[in-house]
Amino acid sequence: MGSKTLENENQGKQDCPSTGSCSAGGEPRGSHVSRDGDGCMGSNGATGDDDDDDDDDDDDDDHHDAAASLISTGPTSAGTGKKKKRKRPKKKKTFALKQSSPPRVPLDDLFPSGDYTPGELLDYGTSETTVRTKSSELRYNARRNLDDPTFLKNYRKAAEVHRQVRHWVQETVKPGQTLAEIAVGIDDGVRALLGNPGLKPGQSLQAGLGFPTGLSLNHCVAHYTPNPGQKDVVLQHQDVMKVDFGVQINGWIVDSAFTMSFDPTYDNLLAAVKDATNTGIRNAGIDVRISDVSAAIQEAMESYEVEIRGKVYPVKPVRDLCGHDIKHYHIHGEKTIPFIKNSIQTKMEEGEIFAIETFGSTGRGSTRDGQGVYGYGLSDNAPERVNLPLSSANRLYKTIKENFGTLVFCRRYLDHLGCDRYLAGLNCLVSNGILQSYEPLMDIPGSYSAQFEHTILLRESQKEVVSRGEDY
Ligand SMILES: [Co+2]
Repeated sequence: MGSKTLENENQGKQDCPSTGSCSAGGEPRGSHVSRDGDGCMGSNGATGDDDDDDDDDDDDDDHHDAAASLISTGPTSAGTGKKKKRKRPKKKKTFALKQSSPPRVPLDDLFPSGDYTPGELLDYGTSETTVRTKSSELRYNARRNLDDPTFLKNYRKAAEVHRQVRHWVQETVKPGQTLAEIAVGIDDGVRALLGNPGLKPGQSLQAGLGFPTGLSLNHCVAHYTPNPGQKDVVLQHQDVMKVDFGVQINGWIVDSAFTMSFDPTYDNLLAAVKDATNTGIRNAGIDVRISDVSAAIQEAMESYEVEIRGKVYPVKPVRDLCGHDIKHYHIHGEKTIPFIKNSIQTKMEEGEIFAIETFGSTGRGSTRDGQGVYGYGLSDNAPERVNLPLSSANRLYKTIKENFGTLVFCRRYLDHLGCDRYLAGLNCLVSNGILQSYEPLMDIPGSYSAQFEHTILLRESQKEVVSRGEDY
């Protein structure tokens, strides 16, 4: 989820993405999210340094058949001891239950041992580790959190949920589908893999969606989610779609996003933004100045241009959106990482968690609020309970506190809880400044934008790109 800079908060409205005038011509091909593996979603996760890929029996062709993909090949020789040893004994792997499509197998069943694959582990550059400005006590406290085994296990589990659900999106989402069905598919997938339907009071605070699942098309740069009862938006062949969703366990959020398109026209736009995000990740580190990360991001992004229907466009970093740190139950902490040069001397610190994301656009490279609402979140000074003249608002507030706390949520999530006729209550809470509403963020009509995002943990000895996969 993107973070807004403070300036440009209140600007004029522009149009939201509509069903559009585009025709769905041509053969839908796979998304252009580049994949360099077979997208195996077996027990080994999507990345890492595991050395037993050789026993991977993933064919990829049964992924689309929910019935066929739940194949358990049973325990290997590690289990009972009755089986004859093979010539080459398998290590580690004790099961081969596969994820279904749509994804519905809880990760607790796929990973009974709870050993989730670490994300990409990157060493800090020497220049970054020479001076540690934090006091040793603060460093110790930060380290305790990020190197706590339960904390790490849960963060990696949330990341694995993200990888498996997005794999399903990349494999199955095609033009002609509505954004509502895609969003519900992602939401339901996340809940199923976490093994938590999030229906009982307080359940979705334990584990669930990190923020409203974003499906932003074309000149809608960020923060669009389909609301219940709204006119269907149908994905078109020439659409560029940013898929941005979060998975949280115990309030620790994996915030990761990618862009998909079905038309190779936009490949360079996607490549520019992917490169910019990876450049940000490479440059991030303990005691690194945010201004240095921003400058590197801008340089990478601006080295690309994209030709769309005969016209060449520079890829512009979107200047009013930022990467951000992540705090407990707070998707946006206090630090922001712009995508253009700045003089922010603030440093990244040991023990911090960052969502490194970038947005690039062929338009103006800045956004205005669009029509409609993306989501809602408690204002900073929100009270414990409210006593407004509208009793439905008071009830709704209790539901929000109980189920979302300080997490950003959307109307779809209220529907999921079985709430109805909540709009008056929502509007009342917003107009009283208790809830904040977030609008879709639009560049100029006719422009295209892309986003890539990863969550990184600045651990003591290494940075862990926890959401890294074979796809991006
Ligand atoms: Co984000």
